[in-house]
Amino acid sequence: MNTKDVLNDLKRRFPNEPEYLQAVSEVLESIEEVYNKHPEFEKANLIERLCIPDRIFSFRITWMDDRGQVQTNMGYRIQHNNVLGPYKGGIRFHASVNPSILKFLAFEQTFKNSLTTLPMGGAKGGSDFMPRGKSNAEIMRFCQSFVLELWRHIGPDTDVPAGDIGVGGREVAYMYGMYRKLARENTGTFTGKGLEFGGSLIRPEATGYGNIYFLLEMLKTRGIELRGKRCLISGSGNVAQYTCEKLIELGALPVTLSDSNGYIYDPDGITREKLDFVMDLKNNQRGRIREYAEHYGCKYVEGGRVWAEAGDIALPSATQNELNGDDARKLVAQGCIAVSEGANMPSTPEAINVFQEAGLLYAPGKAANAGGVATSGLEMTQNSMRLNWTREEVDEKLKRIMAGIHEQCVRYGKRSDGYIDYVKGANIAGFMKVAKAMMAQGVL
Ligand code: NDP
Ligand code: 2IT
Repeated sequence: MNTKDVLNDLKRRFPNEPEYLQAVSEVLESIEEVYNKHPEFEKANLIERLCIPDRIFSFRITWMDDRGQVQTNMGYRIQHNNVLGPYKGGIRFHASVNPSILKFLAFEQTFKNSLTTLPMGGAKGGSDFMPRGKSNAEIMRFCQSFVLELWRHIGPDTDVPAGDIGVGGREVAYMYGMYRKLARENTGTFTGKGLEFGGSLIRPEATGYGNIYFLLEMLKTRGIELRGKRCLISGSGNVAQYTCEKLIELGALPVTLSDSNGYIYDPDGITREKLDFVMDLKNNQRGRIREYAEHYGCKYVEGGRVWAEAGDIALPSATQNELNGDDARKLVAQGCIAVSEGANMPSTPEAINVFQEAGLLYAPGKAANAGGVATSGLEMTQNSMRLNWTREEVDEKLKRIMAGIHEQCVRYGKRSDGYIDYVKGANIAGFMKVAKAMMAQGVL
C-alpha cells in the first residue's frame, strides 16, 4: 500500500479518532516523497506497522475522594514503538483524555524521540481524571491507584513515563513512590522526579527553554534578533512558565498567558517579578490566570485566545488544536514572523498552511518541544550512571540537542527557494531513523 492507501485504511478502521488521524495524515503527507524512493519499505508494510501502536493498555482506576465516595476513572498507556529504545513519553491527566488523543501523542512522541538522537521509543498514557479542584490527598490517592495498574507494564528498560498536562513534579513523585514500592527497585522508572530522588536539574525548565533555543536557531537563519520582540504565549502551566522565563532572560517581551478560562494581555511585558506571581498562583495556589489581571491591573479576556493580540512571535504552549486557520490569519495580518510550538499539535492543519504560505518561520511541536523529552533522556542516563550532572552541563547538552534537531530539519526540509519547511524536515528526519531501525530488525 502507498501512503494514501494506508491513511484511507486507517480512516476506515479508526473513524472515531480524529486527533490520531490528524497526526498520522500530517506525517504521511510529508514523507510520501522519500517513501516512494524506498520500495523495500512498502514491501515490508512499514508504514502500517509504524502507524498502529504496538499495544494499548486500558484499565479502570478506583479511588476514594475526601467525602468517602468511591470514584472511577479510565487509565491508559499506549506503547507505540520501541525500535529505538525503551518506550518513553508523558502521562496526561485531563477530562478530555481518550484513546484518540493518547494515540496521536504516542505517535508524535515516536518521531520526536527519534529527532533527539537519544535511544528512546515512543509512548503516552494518562487518565480522564481532572486534577482541578482536587485536594492534595485526593491527588495522592488517585496517583497511587493509577500506578497500582500501570506498574506491571513499565520499567527502566521497558517503558519510562513522565509528566504532561495535569502531571507535574507532585504527581510524578506520588506515582514514582508507589511504583518503587511495588517493583522493589530504585532505578528511576519515571522522569521529572524530584532532585532529591534522582531527578535531573533543568528537567522542569527543559521544554520551555528548549523551545526558545529552537526559536533562536530559526531566527538566526534570517539574521533576526530575539531581543525586544513581543511574544504571545498561550497556557500558563509548566511549558508556558519556562518559555516565559527564558524570554525574559534573553530580553524579549512576553505579553500574554492564558488558561482554559481566558487570557491576560500585559502590554508592558511580563517581568521576572510578575512571572514569580504566576508560578506561585499556578503551582501553589492553583488559581486562575484572571487573578494576574486583577493583581496587576491589565486586560483579561474571558473565553478569548491570545492570538487576537498583536505579537512578533507566537508560542502556543497549552494544548492540541488551540490555534485554527482564523487565528493564524490574524497573526499573519498583525505582522507575526515566527511560530514555535511548545504544545503538541496546537496548530490545526489549516493554520499550518496559512503560516507556511505566508513564509513565516514555523516549527512543529515534535521539533520545537523535544527539549522536554530529551532532558528526560538525560535524566535516564544520570540514573543509570548513578551520578548527577550540574545545571550547566545539562543546559549545554539541551542546547546542543536543540541545535541538532534544527540542523536535521534544515537538511531534510530546505526547499530550492531557500524556505525551510520544518514540518517536512522534522517528519522525514524522525521517520528515516525509525524506518531504518525497523527494516534492520526484521518483520515484527
Ligand atoms: P500543564 O498542565 O502544566 O499546563 C497546561 C496549560 O494549558 C494550562 O494553562 C491549562 O489551563 C491549559 N490547557 C490545558 N488544556 C486545555 C484546554 N483543553 N483548553 C485550554 N487550555 C488548556 O501542562 P504542560 O505545560 O506540561 O503542557 C502543555 C503542552 O505542552 C501540552 O500540549 C503538552 O503535551 C506539551 N508538552 C509538555 C511537555 C512537558 O515536559 N511537560 C513536553 C513537550 C510537550 P487550565 O489550567 O485551565 O487547564
Ligand atoms: O510530550 C512530551 O514530549 C512530554 N510530555 C514529555 C515526555 C517525557 O518523557 O519527558
